Amino acid sequence: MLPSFDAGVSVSACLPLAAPSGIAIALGANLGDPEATLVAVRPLLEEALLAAAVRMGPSGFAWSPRYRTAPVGGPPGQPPYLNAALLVADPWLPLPSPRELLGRLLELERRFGRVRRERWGPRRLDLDLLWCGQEVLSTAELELPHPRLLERSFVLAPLATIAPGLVPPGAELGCLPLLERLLAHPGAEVPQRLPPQPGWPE
Ligand code: PH2
Ligand code: MG
Ligand code: MG
Repeated sequence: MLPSFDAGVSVSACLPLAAPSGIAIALGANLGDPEATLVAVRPLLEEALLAAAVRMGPSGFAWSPRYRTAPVGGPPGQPPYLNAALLVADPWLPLPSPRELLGRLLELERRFGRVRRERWGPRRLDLDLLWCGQEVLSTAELELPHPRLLERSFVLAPLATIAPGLVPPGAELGCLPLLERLLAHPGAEVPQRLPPQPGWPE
């Protein structure tokens, strides 16, 4: 039996949307108190985007529900992750510089006590810029769109819940069909959606 993921809509019902002009950020944490961290960082991340001159249209910030996910890569024996995503679906142009945004994300990671040790090691807070409009970048500090975005169910599951038909830059399918394709692989683990809580109403 295929693992099932309930995004609340069917793949056939989700029309592909044009390549996004917005901004998407993935959140992850698996050290300390991930629930408290995500609740605490949420308003700060909105502030950081506004400070980076992200101006939004009427739909504003779209927050995903939180997902409990099995760690991918890194040392064995890590605690599970809490993952979520933020989409700024219709920011007004021009978009801010991705490097400025990255600087603000790294600053927030530091404020929450992130210490960088080994690659893909456990962390208190990870904030990844997934895309910033149609920007394509490949530098040591930042690659856009995020190079592993399409391979990771812990990124696609939150996105698929808020924007099932949205086609990420560089992809040919919407977030929900991309996720379903990943979950069809043998042994794939289905991200577990957490119920809403105060501070995280989705
Ligand atoms: N982040 C990683 C590596 N592995 N696994 C899960 N489940 N969630 C993550 O956010 C994650 C990961 C590197 O950033
Ligand atoms: Mg990451
Ligand atoms: Mg990161």
